[in-house]
Amino acid sequence: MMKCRKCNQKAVINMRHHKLSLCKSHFLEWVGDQTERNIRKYKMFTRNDRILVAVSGGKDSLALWDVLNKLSYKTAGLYIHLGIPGEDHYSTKSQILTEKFASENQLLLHTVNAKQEFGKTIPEFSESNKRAKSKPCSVCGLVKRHTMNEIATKYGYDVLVTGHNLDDEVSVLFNNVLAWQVDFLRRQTPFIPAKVGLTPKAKPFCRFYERETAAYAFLSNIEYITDECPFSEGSTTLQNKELLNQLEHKRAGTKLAFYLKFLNAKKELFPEHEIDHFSDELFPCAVCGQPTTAPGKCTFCRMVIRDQELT
Ligand code: Q46
Ligand code: ZN
Ligand code: ZN
Repeated sequence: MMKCRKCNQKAVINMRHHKLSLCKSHFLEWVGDQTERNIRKYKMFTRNDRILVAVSGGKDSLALWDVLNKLSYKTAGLYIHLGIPGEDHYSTKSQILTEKFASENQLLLHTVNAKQEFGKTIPEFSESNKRAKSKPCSVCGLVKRHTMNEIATKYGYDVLVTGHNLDDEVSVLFNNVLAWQVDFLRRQTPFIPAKVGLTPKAKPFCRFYERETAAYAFLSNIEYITDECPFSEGSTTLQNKELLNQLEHKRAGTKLAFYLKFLNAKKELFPEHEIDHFSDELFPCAVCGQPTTAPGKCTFCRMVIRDQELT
C-alpha cells in the first residue's frame, strides 16, 4: 500500500515527478501551499487585489477558483457562454455547473453570452469567417480574450486569472519550439503585468500537472464538466499532450523540467527589455477602446462589425 509521506496513512496520489505520495487531506493542503508559492514566486497578486477568475465549468478553472477562495483571496468569476453545442449542450451544461459552484460558495459570477452580446455564437462566427472556417478555436480565443479584458476593466478588477495547468503550458511551449515562434516564446510567462487598458493576467496553476488539478477537483467534490469541447477533437494541443505524456511516462518529471528550464532559459534567451511584453507599441481600438497592435479597429471589432454588415 502506498503511504502518505506526511502521516503514513493510505496515500490517494503518487506524484512520481516529485517523488511524493500523499493522503487526501495532505494532498488538498499541498495544492493550496503550492498555489500560494506560485503566486508569490511570480509576484502575481496579493490579498488586497480583486481577482477575476475566468471559469469554463471545467476541472482546472473551478479547482483554481476553489483554491483561491479557500486561501482567502478576493475573487469573482467570469463565465462566457460561447454557444458551443455538442451531445450534451456543452456551453449550457458548463454554465449550469459554474453557476452551481458560485452559488454553493456564495461567490459573485459575471456571465456573458456571446450570442446575446455580439450577435453570434462561436460556431456561427466561425462559419461566416473565411479565415477561421473549420477553426472555431481561433475565433473562440479572440472572443474570450476580448471579453475577459472588457469585464475586468469595466468592473475594475486588479488581475485576471485562468486555470491553465502545466500540461497546457507545455503543449503550447512544445508547439512554439517546433515552429520556432520566437515572439510567442518571448511572451509565454506565468504572469503578464499591466499596461494601459490591459488587465494583468496570471496562471497560478502553471506548475500543476493536469492529473493533479483533476485529483483536486474530484477529492474536493467539485462538480465539473467532464466532456471535452467538441472542437478540441484532433487539435494540435491534444496531439502534443499525447506525445508529451509518452515522454513523461518514460521519464517522470520531463514536462515539469521542460517548462521550468524554459522559464530559466528565457533570462538568457531574451534580454530584459525584450521580455517585457509591454515594449510592444499598442493603440486604443477606434471602436471598443481596447489596446491593439495597429491604429484603427482591433481584430475583434473588425470581425464583429463585418459579421453584422453581412447579416
Ligand atoms: S472552447 Fe473554444 Fe477551446 Fe472549444 S472552441 Fe476551441 S478554444 S476547444 S479551450
Ligand atoms: Zn497524510
Ligand atoms: Zn475593438
